[in-house]
Order: sequence, then structure tokens, then C-alpha cells
Amino acid sequence: MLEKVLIANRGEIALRIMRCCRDLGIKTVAVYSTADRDLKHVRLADEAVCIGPAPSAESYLNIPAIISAAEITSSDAIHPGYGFLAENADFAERVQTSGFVFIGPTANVIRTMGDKVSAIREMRAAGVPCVPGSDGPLGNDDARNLRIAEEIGYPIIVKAAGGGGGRGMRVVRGADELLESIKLTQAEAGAAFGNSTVYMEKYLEKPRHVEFQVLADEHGNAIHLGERDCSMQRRHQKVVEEAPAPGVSQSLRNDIGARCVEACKRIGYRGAGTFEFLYENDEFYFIEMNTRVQVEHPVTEMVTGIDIIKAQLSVAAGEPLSMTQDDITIKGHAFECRINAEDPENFMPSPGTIVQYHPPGGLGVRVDSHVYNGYRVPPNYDSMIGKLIVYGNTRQSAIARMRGALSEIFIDGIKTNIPLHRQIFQDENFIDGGTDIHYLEKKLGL
Ligand code: MV4
Repeated sequence: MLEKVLIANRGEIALRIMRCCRDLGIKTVAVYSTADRDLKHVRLADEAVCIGPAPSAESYLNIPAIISAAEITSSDAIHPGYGFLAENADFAERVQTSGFVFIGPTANVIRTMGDKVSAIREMRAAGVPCVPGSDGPLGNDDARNLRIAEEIGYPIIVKAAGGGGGRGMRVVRGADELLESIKLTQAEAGAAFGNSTVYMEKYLEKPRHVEFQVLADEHGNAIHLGERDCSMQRRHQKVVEEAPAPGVSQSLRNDIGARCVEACKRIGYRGAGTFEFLYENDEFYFIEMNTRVQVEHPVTEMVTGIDIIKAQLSVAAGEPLSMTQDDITIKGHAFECRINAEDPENFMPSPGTIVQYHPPGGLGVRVDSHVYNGYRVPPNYDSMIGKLIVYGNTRQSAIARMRGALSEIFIDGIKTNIPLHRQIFQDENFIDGGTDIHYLEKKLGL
């Protein structure tokens, strides 16, 4: 096993990784910016190294500072968490060439999946169902582009190969707007991602966002842990996630899961990963792969009993996966509410000092958060301050438990989105299950 892991992240995920290392007897190194001296995991880690000033670009995105911290602490491996450098292929490569283990897939796999056109090409080849589309980049042949769109059928969506997560895309409803939209998306993509390549897909009007969790080792073994429904979102920020996805049959889960596993083996995937799909009329359509652990991984942990961070650490150490697909069963139901330091009226960030914090508790209630009484939420980073996760034997009992936990939780001193979560867990359509990706924005009148 690894002896010492440097955690190249902050907040709740840094604490989650630190706790997992502690369980496994692995020493930890925290790296932090000057705004984050008082983070909980910095206090609890075996060692802590300040890597720069508050702005992320000078600290959590500062590759030489992080590599230096790994060197001076004699760390074996670097866990990137999510966000920041987690899907930066150049970072993964620098970590490896500097003699450390990158806790994630190889730099080349990150690079391939980071380019959405090459990711889709790989997935098609592996038998993963994709959205009907251009099957490759669009060229500058206007007649050809018009013909491709006609074949797919309007509406279509033009997406940047270097985009993802909602950046660099444009819906086109008729031939009259197509050529202009392609040129605009190409120009924006070139400026934003340094890659003006775009591709085309059929635009699905009311899909759900359902993603499959996978784990793979470097010995050719891979398994899936079922799916999560992340449709409850606002402006591409997920708000509530759940596992399993309401209405997905065991046979469809097994089929799509097996295809994701096959894709992992084909591309030589290592570590934890997520296959993102749009789900509409009982059909799955692959859109992107995430080559990192995700914020919402706990709902999968709750319904499978698998510690995803522990699996990441063990496969990074070169060990084979300790379980096979037959060991995995989905039992019960889990929800996660992302708790953000933001104004519930206008969603603006609300940093400041937490003067009172009362976390909820009880059977089936999990709080993944780094906050404590007196903690000051800095204005420099993402506003998520924790996650409230509940488990129940049924979806209905999990909803009841989340309502109870939301009535108990109390945070004073800053504004939070807890009122929004209370509203969502009273919403009839959400309670019925299966609301689409546009539901929350419509409900909020956006
Ligand atoms: C789509 C789509 C409809 N049809 N692709 C947005 C984020 C990026 N991951 C992909 N996205 C979408 N791709 C086709 N062919 C609708 C979205 C989309 C979306 C997807 C997932 C979660 C939230 C979303 C919100 C708006 C649009």
C-alpha cells in the first residue's frame, strides 16, 4: 500500500480523502493556500505545506508548488480530488515523471476523455450508446454540415470538443441558423479552450442526467457500481443527487453498466470514473466521461457499501480490485443535498464566519463537511461547504429521512441554500421521481 499521500485539494473532499487514508494507516500531507490555514483537514493531517496565496491560480492550480510539496515531504502519491487539477493531463504527467503516483488514470486517458470527440469515438467503438451525431469533428464544408444536420434532424446541438460541463454549446432549431451557430461556437471554443473543434448531436429536449460509476485496476479488471440521477441542477451546478436513478430497471442497469465496464477495459482505464449519459424514454445516450472522483460519489457508496476513495487508493498502489461485479448489489436509496454558502434569493456567494453550526445526525444520516463553529468561509473558492447525505431502505423512507435532517440542520452567520433543499424535498414532482434537467430552473422561474 501507499505510505504517504499528498492531498492536492481543499474543503470537504480533502477531509474525506484524509479520513480514508487515516483508516488505512496511510500518512497524509495537506497543502493549503494562505486563505485556508484554518481548514479542518490541515489541522488533522500528519503534515501541512503552504503552497501559495489565496487565488487558486497561485496555489491549488500551481503545479510546481504542489510537486515541490510532494518532494519535500517525501510523499508517494498525489490525490487530486475533484475540480482544480483533477482532470489536467499535463499535471498527471508531471506527477508521474517527477516520480510520484497520480491517483487517477494515466495522463493519456485523461487527454483522450478530455477531448469529447475522441471520447465519443472510443465509446462508440466499445458499444456504449451515444447520441446520434456527426461522428467526428465538423469541417468547414457548409454543404456537408447542412447535410449532416438534415440527416440527424433538427433540433441539433453544436458542442466544443474541448468543452464539457455545459461550456461551449449552442442549440440550433433550423437550417437557417446552422452555419452561423457553427462559426460562433468555433470562435468561442477557440478563445475559451484553445481548440476550435466542434461536433454536432441530436438535441434531446427533456432528458435526465444519469451517470454510471466505474472502478478499474491496472490488471484489466473493471466493475460498475450502478448509476446516479443528477438531473436536479441549476446552471450546470448540481443541487441534489440520488442513487439509484428512479425507474431504471435492473436489466437496463446491467446492460449499460456492462458496456461502461467494456469501455474501461478497452481504453485501459485505472481508478474511479464516471460515464455521463442523457436518459430519455428509457434510452441512455453517452455524452462525456469524468476521469476523477465526483462530488456526489457518497450516494453510490451508501447503496453499494463500497468505499470509492479506498478503492482509488488501492488501485493506485497497483493492487487488483478487491471485488468482482458479482459482489456488487444496489440496496436501498440515497440522496445528497449540496450545501452552498449562497444567498437563497439570488444564488450569489455568501462567504463569512459561521457562528453557529448544528449538523443533523441519526441512523442513515451522513454529513461530509469541513465546517465547524467559528469557521470562516473564504470568498476565493467554490461556495459548496458540505454535503448532507441520507440513506433509506426505500426512496420514500430516504425522502422522509432527508426532510428530518433538513429540519435539524442549522447554520448561522452566513446565508445557505438549505431553504431551497427544504423546498425541493416538499416538491410533488420531485417526490414522484424522474424530473428532467430543466425542472428546477423552471420551478425557480429562470
Ligand atoms: C446535451 C443536451 C441535450 N442534447 N446534449 C450540458 C452539459 C454537458 N455535460 C452536456 N449538456 C447537455 N448536452 C444533447 N445532445 C442537454 C445538455 C444540458 C444538460 C446536461 C446535463 C445536465 C444539465 C444540463 C443542462 C442543460 C443542458
